[in-house]
Amino acid sequence: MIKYDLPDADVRLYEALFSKQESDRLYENLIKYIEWEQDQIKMFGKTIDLPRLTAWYGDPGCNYTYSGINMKPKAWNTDLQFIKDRIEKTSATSFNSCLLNYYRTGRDSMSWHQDNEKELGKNPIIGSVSFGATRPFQLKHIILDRKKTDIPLTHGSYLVMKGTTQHFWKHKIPKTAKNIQARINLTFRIIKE
Ligand SMILES: O=C(O)CCC(=O)C(=O)O
Ligand SMILES: [Mn+2]
Repeated sequence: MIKYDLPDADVRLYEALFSKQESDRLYENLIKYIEWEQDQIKMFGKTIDLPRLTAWYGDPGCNYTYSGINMKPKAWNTDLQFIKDRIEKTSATSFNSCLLNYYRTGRDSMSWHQDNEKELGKNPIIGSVSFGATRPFQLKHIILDRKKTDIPLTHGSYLVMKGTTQHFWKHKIPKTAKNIQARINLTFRIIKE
């Protein structure tokens, strides 16, 4: 495990929490069996497609409000349960929901944001699992603007963000012109009542 030396943050990386064989199987299964959706957002009065596919899974009642849409979770499947068990053992915590992102090509991305929705509570723990192409996960401090870092999230890796990370740091997955394979990311979360 690597603990990053970042001010006002607690960020840890387990580079190969899933073996190559497990990761290959999970990658294929998630692409095939997750009910991927193309969400849209309104920007400047226009409706545009998000640059990725998404899905929301979790315990019943773990609703998530996102761009004004209230999303009901789909029920955990076997692969998600398997991933959840492994990371819960590693982090000694229980997650009740998961946002999945499917970056089909290098043109798919996620822009700067903090995981600070009020349903996550004050100091959320976010457990992030990646399969497929390695993409850089960029972090920047919101006040100390020279403080930046890039963490390559490889096939089978597990990244944990907790403590005050979401108060002080934004993160993103930039676009790339490189011809790369797809990538799946799962961010496990705890939705509070
Ligand atoms: O794809 C990633 O690694 C990041 C996903 C993310 O930041 C999110 O779902 O909030
Ligand atoms: Mn995020």
